Amino acid sequence: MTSIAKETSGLLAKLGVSPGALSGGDLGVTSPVTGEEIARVSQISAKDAGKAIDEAHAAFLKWRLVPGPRRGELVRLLGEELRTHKEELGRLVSIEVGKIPSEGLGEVQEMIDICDFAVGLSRQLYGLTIATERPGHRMMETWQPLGAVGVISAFNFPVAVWSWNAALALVCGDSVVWKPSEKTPLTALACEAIFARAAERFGDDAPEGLLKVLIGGADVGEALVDHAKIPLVSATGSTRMGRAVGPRLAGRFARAILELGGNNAGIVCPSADLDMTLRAIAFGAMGTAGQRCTTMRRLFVHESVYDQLVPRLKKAYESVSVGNPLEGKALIGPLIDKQAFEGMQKALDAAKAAGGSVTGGARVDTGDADAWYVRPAIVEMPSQTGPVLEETFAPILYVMKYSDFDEVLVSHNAVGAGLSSSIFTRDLQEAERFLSPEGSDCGIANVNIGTSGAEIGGAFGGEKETGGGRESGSDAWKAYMRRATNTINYSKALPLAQGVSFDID
Ligand code: UN1
Repeated sequence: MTSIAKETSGLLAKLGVSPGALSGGDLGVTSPVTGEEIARVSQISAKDAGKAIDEAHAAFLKWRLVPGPRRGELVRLLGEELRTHKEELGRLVSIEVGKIPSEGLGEVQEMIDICDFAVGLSRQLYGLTIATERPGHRMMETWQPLGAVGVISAFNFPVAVWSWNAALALVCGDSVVWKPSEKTPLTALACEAIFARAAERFGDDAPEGLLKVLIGGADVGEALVDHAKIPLVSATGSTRMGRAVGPRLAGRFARAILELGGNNAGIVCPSADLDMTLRAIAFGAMGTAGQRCTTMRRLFVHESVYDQLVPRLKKAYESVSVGNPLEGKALIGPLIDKQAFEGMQKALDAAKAAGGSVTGGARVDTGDADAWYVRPAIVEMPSQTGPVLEETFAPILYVMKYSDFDEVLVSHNAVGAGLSSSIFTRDLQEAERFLSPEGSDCGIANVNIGTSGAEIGGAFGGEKETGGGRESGSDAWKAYMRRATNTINYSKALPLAQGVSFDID
């Protein structure tokens, strides 16, 4: 057993995953840190996935009757368990997806934050009381639990995405069926064990089957998407995946929350605070090796500050440390796999062919043939063409010069996948126009802060091609419930429409 494999099984044992679950299975799990296999887990068949979903539905039938604040208590305990195991789970995230330690821990912190948010929410699942036109009546809205909710998550936020959905779904009275990425089953098994501990402490009114984790491939994802007892699927991943999932759900009138690609941009205006802007861009574009849906991928810089900003940015790109996130102080860890590396090289070649000038982008050799580290790339482009219009899930920042504010707003919005956006300016009119109806068309529009690092308190997401998926904060909880309007007649009359009367004597 290699040292990473040994550390992994030690961490998983501490988190409560039985060692038997980690070997002998049909799915090999590798760590992108070195490319070595660290476990072999078993996948569920599509047929057994169907059975697990039936069990989750049975759990929902009981869970929906538990009062909201009591359901919140389970999520409070989940948050407590996450606090206790933050170090171990954060480290496991670093091992399984190659995040640097602060990002691995940061991800677990976002899980804790959403638990806190959901606990408060469990006492605030408010409906309106509505003025009725009928005398002696009362009309109100009641939010009811929805069912067993499907969650499909991507490799890049292997644990947080589940928690943003699950914490809300659970307080809303739903059970959860989770299909994690095939690349990250270990962190999912860890979350399952952490949840089981919270449920055990909670007591008997947490029914069996409240959380089902389905380790499996596309067939299992399809079983989840097609199952008649799943009224909502919240799926995070590529736009390609979203295009497959969305219509299938629509075909049976199930709800979808889709958090997909993000070809996110920043605009640097003449009055921008350049030191701050530089830091924000570096974090947004290079953080998590460019593998966030909120990663900054395009940058429009006003011609008056271009020569002050871009050379400094290039320097930052050239000096940033790339390397093993489990040892040392690297700021950028590996890409998830070879395919990601090849996708990046393809995009860089296409950018060069379109007249781009590339700094960085080469592979960094760490001595492990199957580990894919790269220097982040910054590409000065003459215009927004070719690969700039597409999201490549790697650290590439395309930089373009602009001169006119109206024109840059149009260019900013001219791509498909738009999730997050930023403007850097001290000019009030520019900032407000960016946030106005004619400004950024993304679900996240920021001023003087980068595109990534969204807090859970706001509704996360809003990828524009999907009409704006929503999970986590604000009123995102409403997607996990169904609304009923209730009218109660406390009069002795039954006012019908004018002129209508039924002779019943
Ligand atoms: C994602 O990449 O799927 O805003 C989510 C951020 C994180 C979430 C990213 N809080 O960067």
